[in-house]
Amino acid sequence: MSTVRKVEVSVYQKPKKGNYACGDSYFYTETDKEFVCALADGLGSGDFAKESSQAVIDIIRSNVYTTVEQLVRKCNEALTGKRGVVLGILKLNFKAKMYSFSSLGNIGVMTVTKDKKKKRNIPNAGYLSGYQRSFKVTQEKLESEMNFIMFSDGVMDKELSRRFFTNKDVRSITQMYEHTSDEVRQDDTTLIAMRYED
Ligand SMILES: [Mn+2]
Repeated sequence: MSTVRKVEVSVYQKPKKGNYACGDSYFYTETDKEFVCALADGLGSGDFAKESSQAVIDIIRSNVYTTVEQLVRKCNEALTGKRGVVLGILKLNFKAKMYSFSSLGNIGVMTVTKDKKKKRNIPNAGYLSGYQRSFKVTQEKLESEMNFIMFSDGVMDKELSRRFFTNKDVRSITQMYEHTSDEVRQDDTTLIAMRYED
């Protein structure tokens, strides 16, 4: 059985200046029914930051069929005794034609619709660190030919106003981002460009 992908993905990632390892971790996968993408940024930098962001990503990887809300809860539980993380999770449900996401702390989600309208979403304040906290999950209608941009806080506001985020080719989005943004990063930087076409 051959599978035709509905979502194209391209990722730009670069560590903070002077660091070899990036504290941001991400994961994405597509099944018959849905697409999942997650991006986590461990607080602070170095190995402990990476340990936390990777722990969260591992949970999402092994629970891809779980709802966004349950995923955030599971991730939060796994962080007891570890460094906190900021986290964004996006799910596209192909059958229901809906997408849902939640972001805690400085993980941004920007959507671009077919008519090239860009919308930046405001994340929930704070971060995950094992303590119970409230957060909202946004759910909206999934339209064909939509772009989703998910990014960590190494991406600067001024870098998000560019027109190329409306491009149909996700590889060109990350390439143009790389060419037009500062080469020296003040923080770990991850920008994930996704395009859904039905
Ligand atoms: Mn960061």
